[in-house]
Amino acid sequence: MATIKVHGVPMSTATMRVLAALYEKDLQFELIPVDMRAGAHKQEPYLSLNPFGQIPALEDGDLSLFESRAITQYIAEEYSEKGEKLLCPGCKKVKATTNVWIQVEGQQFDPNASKLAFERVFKGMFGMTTDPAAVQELEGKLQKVLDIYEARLSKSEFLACDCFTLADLHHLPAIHYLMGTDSKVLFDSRPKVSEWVKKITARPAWAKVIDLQKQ
Ligand code: GSH
Repeated sequence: MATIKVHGVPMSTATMRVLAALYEKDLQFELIPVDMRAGAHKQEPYLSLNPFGQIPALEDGDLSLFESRAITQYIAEEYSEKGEKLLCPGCKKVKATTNVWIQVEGQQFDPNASKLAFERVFKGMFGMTTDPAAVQELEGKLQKVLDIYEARLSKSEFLACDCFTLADLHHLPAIHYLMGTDSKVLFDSRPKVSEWVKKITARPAWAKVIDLQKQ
């Protein structure tokens, strides 16, 4: 079996999403760093992997993919027999519900959570100044999303069903960064959301993603 190659950097939320799926599946892979400071993601040969010039990209044999959520879906399906299931092996209705919550993360949670992480974490790293008005607006929007999560998580242990799935995993990178900021209270103040955050961030595969950031 050819080694899976991930092009990205361990600090990138989208790369972290893919790394989490690979570790959950217990797959061997090679992480190929992309020198973003030098603009390597906006030039060939990287643009042949992702013409949008964003990380990550994945190569598995002669297959080349980009878009982190499409990559995790591929990993979960292609390596269904390995490691954690990541897609609940239930009926079509469970599969459809999993897809609903995968979409919710991408369409409702991430646009607010990622922008908030950018304001609160990444702007500081890049020598930029956090905009308090943007933080307030994004926190307001995120609270409304998390109220819906609180209701959902009182019906099932995880978002899609009682199993940990990609729908949960996709949230990990933004949650990781926000839990190190004052926005943590948005998660902590909702008992079911707080319990869910504790469970998903305590997964051994996620600890490996965080360890990669320390290397
Ligand atoms: N929807 C894409 C995915 O999920 O893979 C987003 C990828 C993305 O935004 N990657 C960021 C990036 O490459 C790093 S986390 N930023 C540089 C840029 O957009 O120029």
